[in-house]
Amino acid sequence: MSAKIISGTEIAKQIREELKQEVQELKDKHGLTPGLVTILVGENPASISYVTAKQRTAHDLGFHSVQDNQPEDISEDDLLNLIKKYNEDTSIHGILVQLPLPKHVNESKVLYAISPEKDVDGFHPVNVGKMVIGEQCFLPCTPHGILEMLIRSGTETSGAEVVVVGRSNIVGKPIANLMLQKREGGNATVTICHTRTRDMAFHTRRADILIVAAGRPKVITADMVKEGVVVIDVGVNRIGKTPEGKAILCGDVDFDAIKEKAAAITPVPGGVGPMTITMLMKNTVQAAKQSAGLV
Ligand code: L34
Repeated sequence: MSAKIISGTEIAKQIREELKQEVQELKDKHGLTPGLVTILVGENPASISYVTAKQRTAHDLGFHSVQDNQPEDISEDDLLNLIKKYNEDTSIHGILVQLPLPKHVNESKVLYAISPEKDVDGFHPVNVGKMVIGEQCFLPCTPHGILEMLIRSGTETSGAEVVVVGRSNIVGKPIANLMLQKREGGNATVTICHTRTRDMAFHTRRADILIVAAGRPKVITADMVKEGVVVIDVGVNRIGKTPEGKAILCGDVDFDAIKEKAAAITPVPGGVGPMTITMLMKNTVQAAKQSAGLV
């Protein structure tokens, strides 16, 4: 049996249609245009590609969208001042600083400088803390996108054995946390694996839902999963270039082999990536509504 493909591209398209209508309504009824600034430091090709996609999407949805490119050698102080400027700019409701940042900049300091009300990435400790205790807040975009994919694909999470591979602050930790909460897309029994896990396959074979954010190509092979598993592949690895110079992408799981065993699986590209971008848009609309006292 070949797995059902959970298309992030398709689900993202649906959500964007919903958002587009909402943005039009906010403009017509309230004179409110959601504003998003994406700050890109340096010229990392992957970051350029993601930020460009974010800007294009924001533009398509009718946002006020600002792309702010800064040189690789920008000082930490200058970056902090830039964030301060956008914190005070009332036409901007969401501020995103694309990660990773150059080594000479303290990432935490930069993320903490973003006003929690404009932290549409959900990385500020105020939002992280609220998320952990289950309060209304900006959820980080990738985990938020994964929840939506599970919900909209009709995957039962309540009581499910969920195994997360990876413990990053932007994917592994938050998705594990969200999936154990008493909420739609939650109520799961969650295990988190990482580089020090003794017997990875022992855990992954037990998974009803396997979420892989290891950041390494094809670390999960077919012998590591059980028949009927639902696989969410968060990895976007650049493993080469086509003769035309386009990046060749692959996920963190061996898609071709695992799709013969899984009940459902997300592809790369076209899986979690487009959902990450779409949830950023959803958070920005939310930020705009909150700023205008509409929610
Ligand atoms: N601040 N930094 C901040 N917020 C984020 O949420 C991110 N992330 C991660 C990297 N740094 C960040 C992203 O936006 C990863 N990420 C991201 C976003 C979009 C895509 C992948 C990762 C995406 O759209 N991927 C496409 C392929 C795009 C390509 O051709 O490169 C896909 O279909 O998977």
